[in-house]
Amino acid sequence: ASPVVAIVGATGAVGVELLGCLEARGFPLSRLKLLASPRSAGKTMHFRGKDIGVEALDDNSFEGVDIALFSAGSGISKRYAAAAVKAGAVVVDNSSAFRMDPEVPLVVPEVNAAALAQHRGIVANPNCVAAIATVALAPLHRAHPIRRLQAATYQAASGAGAAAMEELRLSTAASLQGESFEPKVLPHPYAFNLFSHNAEMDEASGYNGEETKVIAETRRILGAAELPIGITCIRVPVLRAHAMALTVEFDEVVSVEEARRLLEAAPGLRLVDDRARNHFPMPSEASGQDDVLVGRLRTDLGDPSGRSLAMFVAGDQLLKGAALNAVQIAERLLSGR
Ligand code: A2P
Ligand code: 11C
Repeated sequence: ASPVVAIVGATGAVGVELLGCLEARGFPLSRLKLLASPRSAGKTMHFRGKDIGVEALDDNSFEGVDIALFSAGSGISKRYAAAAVKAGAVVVDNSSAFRMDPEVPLVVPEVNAAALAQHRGIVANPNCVAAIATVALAPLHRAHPIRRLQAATYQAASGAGAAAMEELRLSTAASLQGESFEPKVLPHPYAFNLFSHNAEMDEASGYNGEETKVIAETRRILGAAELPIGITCIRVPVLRAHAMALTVEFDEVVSVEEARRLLEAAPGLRLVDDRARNHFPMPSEASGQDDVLVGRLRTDLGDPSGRSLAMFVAGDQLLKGAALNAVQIAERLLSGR
């Protein structure tokens, strides 16, 4: 029989996309259960031509559930994942709660689907930057081991949730009207501005929590535990797709032509690399797309040895960076691949 699926955090920015992905991909489910905070209890959401009521999450929510897709933050995952597993569900968790737990696989299906076989009831869905970056890095890394990575990100409002997306809209409208706007969700004015990522800063190292997560998770997904990674994460006034500049150093010279061939042939990627038209990956073109866009490929002039390539990547934070990857994991769990 088809599984019963629950979405925890169904009303959130990622939750809405989870419903959308399940519907768009024709996910074989017999029943969909929508869970959120008590504030949303009684709301309805549309799925496959029907309205489904949202229920308040509690310890008994997982009775009869086979697959639970969690996207309501780490606190909720830590508090409720065990209850879901105890009830017999497999949890696909979009939060950072279990990503570095050695007993929990951290999976991007195009990159390390084999790790799924090790799960004991919970599978972790990576941080959006790590998921999007590794889709682009893995085909290169498989052919030529990466020895160092430098990254700068341009992250959309969606990564901070539905309320942050609304804050971007409202603050932009206020700014255009010449009105003042007091940010409530994000720490700084967002309209016509950008700022260092809002995750908690570690004063000793100078790295914020987003940067630390991306470093650790990228290493884990690529199976490159010692890979040196430098990164700067920036929040930009874009609604829902993250972009990133990646500079990748290899052990040997890798030509742009070979990298292009490898990336073109890889699943989940689309090469957008038209120098003549100055057309490269953009958040506006990545938004709403399953594929991660990669391009702006060139030999990095900052490495005199010629062993480094620079590229630019854009991917929908809510899709490959979150909901789509989670649903792809659930599909693999069902098919046993
Ligand atoms: P709600 O809409 O009822 O607050 P986002 O990442 O867009 O901010 O969304 C967060 C998601 O997590 C929402 O679906 C939100 O539900 C849900 N959520 C927040 N707190 C709880 C809670 N205590 N129990 C269950 N779901 C929660
Ligand atoms: C952002 N990547 O754009 C974050 C949001 O590790 O799941 C998600 C944080 C995470 O702000």
